[in-house]
Amino acid sequence: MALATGISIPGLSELSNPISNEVLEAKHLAKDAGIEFCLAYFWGIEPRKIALAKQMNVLGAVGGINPSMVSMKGSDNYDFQVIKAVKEAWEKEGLKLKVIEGPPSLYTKTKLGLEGRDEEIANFIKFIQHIGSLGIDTVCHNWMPVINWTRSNFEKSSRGGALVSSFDIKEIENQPMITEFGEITHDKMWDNMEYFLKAVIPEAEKAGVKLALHPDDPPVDSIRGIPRIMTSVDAFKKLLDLYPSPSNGITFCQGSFASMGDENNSVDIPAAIKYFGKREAIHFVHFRDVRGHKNNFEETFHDNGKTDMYKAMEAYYTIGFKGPMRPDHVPTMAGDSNKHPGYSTIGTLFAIGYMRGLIEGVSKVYSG
Ligand code: CS2
Ligand code: MN
Repeated sequence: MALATGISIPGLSELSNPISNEVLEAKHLAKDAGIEFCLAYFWGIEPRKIALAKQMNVLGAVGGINPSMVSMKGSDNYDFQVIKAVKEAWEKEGLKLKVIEGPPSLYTKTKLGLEGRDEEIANFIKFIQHIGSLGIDTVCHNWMPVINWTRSNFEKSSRGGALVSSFDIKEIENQPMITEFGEITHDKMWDNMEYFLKAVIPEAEKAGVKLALHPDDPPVDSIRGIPRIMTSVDAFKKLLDLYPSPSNGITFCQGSFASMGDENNSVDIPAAIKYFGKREAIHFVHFRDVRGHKNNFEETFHDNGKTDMYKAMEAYYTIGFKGPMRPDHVPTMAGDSNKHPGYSTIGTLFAIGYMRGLIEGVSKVYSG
């Protein structure tokens, strides 16, 4: 039976009565081509955002493990009971915790290869084993010690006066230079990555957990003496070759990949999606866009950046991506707060609507 949207769901007979929830649900999955749309909740339970998510039928949650969120302040965030309580707290809200982003016990000592990294890694392995036993199978991590994702401006005026974040390397050049960790080499950062992968990936495989490494953002060579290594398509090819495994994969943050390169050459986003998709290495997607390049860029509305977002979504469809996808950073729109830049609620609504329209359009073209 071909539904109004032209999406045929095999095995469905003509319905004499109004369309059933099962069919609607199936249509929804078919509608998003099986991609699991999610929203990020980095500040705990947000009732309004959850209500809006349910109205949009976006039931995947992405967040961290915060003991205070489940009144277990003081407990370790890699403790089984804490993780179980966090998972159940989201289920109580009618959502499913699909990805843990910003995982416990993966911090500076591991990334910089300092004394004490083995204890951090041992606790990270406990975390992996616990989430595997609880059916949570994807972890978004990054290799940005000391200075995480960063910008030089969090309130740049964009279309219609919406606020976006931007980065201009010239604006940070006068920051205090070298951190207390001194100058580290890129080779050392790769050695630390290899040490980590060799310890963790075998355990992640046993636990059925996929690690999805997020690109460095911004993807510049280094900031204040701390090298950045996950700053190119080639770096991600090297990551996959370092330890080939279904558990060693990528968070394809489209905005971070789109800001790689310079004013003369940019990453071909659809081609990169297809390349890493063919290697079955994309475990999680951050669907966003920018204008500019790594030394000078600004974030944009999803329909106003440098990337052909239809072709990007088409690429996810043609590689058969069926994993979690979230809108990532969005502009702060009129009447919304810029308290958490990139995570405006109104901006998220615009993004989800755009993403759903794109995947519906792609699905229609490919499924007739
Ligand atoms: C973001 C992340 O930089 C990015 O592309 O996806 O840095 C994300 O905002 C943080 O990891 C959230 O803690
Ligand atoms: Mn991202």
